[in-house]
Amino acid sequence: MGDDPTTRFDPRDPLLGTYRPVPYRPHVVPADEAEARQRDFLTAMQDRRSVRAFSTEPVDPAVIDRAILTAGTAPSGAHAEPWTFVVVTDPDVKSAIRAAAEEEERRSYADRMPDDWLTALQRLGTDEVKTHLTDAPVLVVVFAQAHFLDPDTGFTRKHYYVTESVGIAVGLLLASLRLAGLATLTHTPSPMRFLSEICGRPRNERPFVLIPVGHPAADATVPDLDRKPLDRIRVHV
Ligand code: IYR
Repeated sequence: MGDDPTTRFDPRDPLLGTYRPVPYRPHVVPADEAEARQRDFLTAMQDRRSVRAFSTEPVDPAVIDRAILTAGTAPSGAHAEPWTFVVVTDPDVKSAIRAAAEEEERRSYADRMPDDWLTALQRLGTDEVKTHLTDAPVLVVVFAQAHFLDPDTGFTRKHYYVTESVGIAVGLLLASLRLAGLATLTHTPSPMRFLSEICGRPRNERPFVLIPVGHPAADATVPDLDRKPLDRIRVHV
């Protein structure tokens, strides 16, 4: 360390490297296909709803893996890719997650959530019973890496824009799963530290969101909600 710039950088740092530009050659979208592709994607996304009633029908593990690969294409601060996706299918682990989540949620609904929060949730029909955590065939538990930690050397370095990066990745994950015809729920039991222990994650990772994935139950219902129209979410300057 000190004034010599060659010693300012730690060789153990995974983000250490020099700028090495390579040509950018994405697939070209013909202009006459662009609109149809966008409309198809919009239609698929308009069908995405937060689902709380799942069928126990299994899902193809390859579908989950492709969705995670897609999530991993998200932009991230300093390209640190600060995410881990834990795929839970073991019924005992799902039961443990459900028991711990319901324990926290029972206390939240009874004592911890202020009235204005409970008011905001009324039209969603939620409560502390979380059957989706054992019915859904897969739970994807997303962890955000607040910093890099090398378990062998103990070397750590900060990650940047972690919440933004992981949030974008989760959006891509949900979109990919919906394109595959699956339903999801972005569930954030609060507090959700218990997920670190159950999933055996290291201390540089914090639970970000718990996502049951599967087919909706045949009799699944969703709240009757609208989405804001374009002229309420877009402003021209
Ligand atoms: N975590 C609780 C409460 C909850 C909070 C929000 I913000 C929601 O959009 C939905 C539910 C639960 O999962 O029931």
